[in-house]
Amino acid sequence: MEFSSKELMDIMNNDDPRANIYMGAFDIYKKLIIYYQSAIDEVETKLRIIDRELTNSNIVGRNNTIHQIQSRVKKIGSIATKLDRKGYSFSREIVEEKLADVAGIRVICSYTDDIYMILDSLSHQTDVTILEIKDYIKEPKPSGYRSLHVILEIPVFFFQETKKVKVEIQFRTIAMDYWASLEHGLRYKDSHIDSKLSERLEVSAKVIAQMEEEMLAIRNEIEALEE
Ligand code: 0O2
Repeated sequence: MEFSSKELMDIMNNDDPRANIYMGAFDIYKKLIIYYQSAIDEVETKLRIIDRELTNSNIVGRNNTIHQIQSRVKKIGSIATKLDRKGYSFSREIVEEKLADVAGIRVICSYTDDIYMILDSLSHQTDVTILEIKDYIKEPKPSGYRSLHVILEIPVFFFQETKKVKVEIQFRTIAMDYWASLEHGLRYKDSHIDSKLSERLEVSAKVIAQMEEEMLAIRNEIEALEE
């Protein structure tokens, strides 16, 4: 990122109160990154363990149950924007209490039933508390968006403290991710797409969902033949 050296020099050298605000906010963010990145590491490990076991189960179509895992800690600017939108100020406590998607993991699976199977397994782990589930697979958004959003909380054991940390997991299939990634680039949160184009995006989502159902049906028939 590039910013004006002149402005930075003025802020830092002239007792500008913004200097303290910036430094204070970054100190808070540095601490938050440690919490949230550690929680991501914990949950990713859980997911990889489940995937490893399924991969070794010799069931047709299960050797690529989790196709890909992506993760990120929300950037400080996005945190500030979201808090501002909700009318909150920025502090460590407020971020922890009011935002559930600072730690975000996207799990891309092969088939829809893989998603519910993994969620079921996670929800039976004694240290995992499921706080919220938004099922945009059963009820897609008006845009056509399909995914399963889960907010969970896990304890993370640090050097001197144990903290319960929230993590948002977005579960999608490869097909759902294909649509969402392209649509995000084309339109998401951007209003200048007209209703005809929106309709075509929605129809595309439905076509992709049908194709996905057919692939699942084929896999189930192959599985039945193997038994
Ligand atoms: P990011 O993290 O950069 O992806 P809020 O979270 O408060 O903004 P809400 O309703 O609580 O809103 O959350 P929602 O809609 O359940 O989930 C928001 C996230 O889902 C978005 O994150 C997207 O990743 C994804 N999403 C939701 N709707 C759509 C959609 O129509 N198209 C696409 N492509 N993705 C969608 P953000 O906000 O983009 O931030």
